[in-house]
Amino acid sequence: MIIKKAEYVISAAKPKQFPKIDRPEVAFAGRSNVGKSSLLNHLVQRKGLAKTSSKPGKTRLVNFFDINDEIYFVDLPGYGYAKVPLTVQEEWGKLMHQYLEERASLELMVLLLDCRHMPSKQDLMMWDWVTHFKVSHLVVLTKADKIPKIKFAAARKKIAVELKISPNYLMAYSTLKNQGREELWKAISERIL
Ligand SMILES: Nc1nc2c(ncn2[C@@H]2O[C@H](COP(=O)(O)OP(=O)(O)OP(=O)(O)O)[C@@H](O)[C@H]2O)c(=O)[nH]1
Ligand SMILES: [Mg+2]
Repeated sequence: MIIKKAEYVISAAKPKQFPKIDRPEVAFAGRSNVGKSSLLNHLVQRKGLAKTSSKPGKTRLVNFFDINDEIYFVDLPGYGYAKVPLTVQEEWGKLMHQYLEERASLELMVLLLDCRHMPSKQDLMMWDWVTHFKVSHLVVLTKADKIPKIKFAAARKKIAVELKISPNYLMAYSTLKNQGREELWKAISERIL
């Protein structure tokens, strides 16, 4: 995929602010700090396009990015950040739900899981949602550089069992080691372009 254009469009706090529906959309979801914004930047090779942080809770709104005037990439707020007051978590949750339920142009959901952790309750809820509503999806295990290859393979198997899918379905990604980009682009392109 040649990225001619990757531009920030809007950070929406409510559905009214979502851009008008005129192209397919790929959304990135996962718990806070799993690496959604970093992965989005790495995919389009634009450091700093989506704001990242070592502290969880950086992305709080639904952020739209225009990719080649062809697709929108949507960086969603992370879930499950315990340090955020419940009322604020509920607000993010509401916005996420509004996005997921109302967005007719959502064509692909990329679900990110940290390879070092088993899926959380909220990860499993998101997984149930995409499978139940038959939303086209991909699952990516992030931060693959953080554990040795053998441990990664074992973690991948365990996570696959939990999700009741084949381990082959889980893609490895590391923005640090430049791993997984081509494979993920290929999978995205097959589904939406
Ligand atoms: N080692 C390693 N660190 C990573 C990788 N990807 C992201 N990180 C780090 O993980 C932290 C969180 O990254 P973000 O991309 O901001 O995570 P996020 O999922 O967008 O977080 P929220 O916006 O809070 O939901 C940052 O310190 C990143 O540098 C990776 O592949 N390897
Ligand atoms: Mg983020």
